[in-house]
Amino acid sequence: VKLTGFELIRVAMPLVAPFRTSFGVEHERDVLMVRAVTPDAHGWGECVAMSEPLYSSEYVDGAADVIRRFLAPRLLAAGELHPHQVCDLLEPMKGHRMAKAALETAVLDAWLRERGESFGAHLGAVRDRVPAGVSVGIMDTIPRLLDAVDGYLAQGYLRIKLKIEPGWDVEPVRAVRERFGDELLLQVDANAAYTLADAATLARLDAFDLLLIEQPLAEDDLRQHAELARLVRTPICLDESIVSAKVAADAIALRATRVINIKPGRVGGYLEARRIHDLCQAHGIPVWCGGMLETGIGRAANVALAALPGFSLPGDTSASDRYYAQDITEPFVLGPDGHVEVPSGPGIGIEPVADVLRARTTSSQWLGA
Ligand code: OSB
Ligand code: MG
Repeated sequence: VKLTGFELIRVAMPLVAPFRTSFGVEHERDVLMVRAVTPDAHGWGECVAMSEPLYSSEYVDGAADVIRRFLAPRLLAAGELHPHQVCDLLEPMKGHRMAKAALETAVLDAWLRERGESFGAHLGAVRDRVPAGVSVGIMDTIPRLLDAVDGYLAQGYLRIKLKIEPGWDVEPVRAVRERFGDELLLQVDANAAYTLADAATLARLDAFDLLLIEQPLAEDDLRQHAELARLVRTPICLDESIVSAKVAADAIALRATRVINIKPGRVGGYLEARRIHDLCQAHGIPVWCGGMLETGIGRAANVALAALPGFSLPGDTSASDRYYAQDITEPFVLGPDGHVEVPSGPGIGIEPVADVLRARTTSSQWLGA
């Protein structure tokens, strides 16, 4: 594609309910959207960086800054470029994977729209709909948690993920298992809130037949995760730790992870996400698609990725109304069978609704070639 420029758009998206994890409470998503403009098309990328560097070192103002000052100028200087070159062009700049992912996705979307090819087709999707799980935040009381889970199951979600932290782990898991039965697909996510010294507590979760424990220890605790995996029976699944295909290969070789949560933003884009998918398939490691409370823009690309053959577990690919009263695109809806449809139009197959985008935009900036 020939890039005319990028538009950086900041969008304020209030959540339907506060989302509490071990690292903090989110009330409103402050989303950075990237629009890549070419002479014949435009493409969208949603940056998953959050307002504060609590999930990872990235944060939304930092992502906007590095895009504006360092990343976008490199791409705009390249003139004509293929979307698969974006990663190499940005490689000299260290880190900032969420920022890079948003740019790469916008360029890839523009290119695919020009060609009339869908994101799913380009990535190698083999399904036109994907099973949806839901991530349930930490609640004040167990009855409130049971009500929330009950509501999601009534809507048709196929898998429940409970956020946990020290003091909110064994009892909520026990309560959900007792109330909803042994057949419920249930897993937990600690967002790095534990240390190896908590191994005995985490081993108590073995009694509840969980699909996996997601990211119990710190991002850079690969060796410790391998040690923990020897002390608990429940499979360990890494999220924060897996920042690239290279780290995924190391984690698999170390036996630090038996399942991987693939988040394209965290690993620098959908092409790297696909490389991790391919690596995991070669090693017999099941993967699933994580989420970062995306709007319909990021969600469209995520569900396309989740339609690849190695995605054998339901993802955090919930419907729009789990997050937002009004999504920025036409909403993703949960089918009666608990699946979400993969868009089939060119590129990510969906666009922001102009009025909603305008109403939610807090600032925008044009970066021209
Ligand atoms: O760890 O998976 C996570 C949301 C924000 C940041 C990190 C995580 C999450 C979720 C929600 O669990 C996933 C979603 O439904 O988008
Ligand atoms: Mg997680």
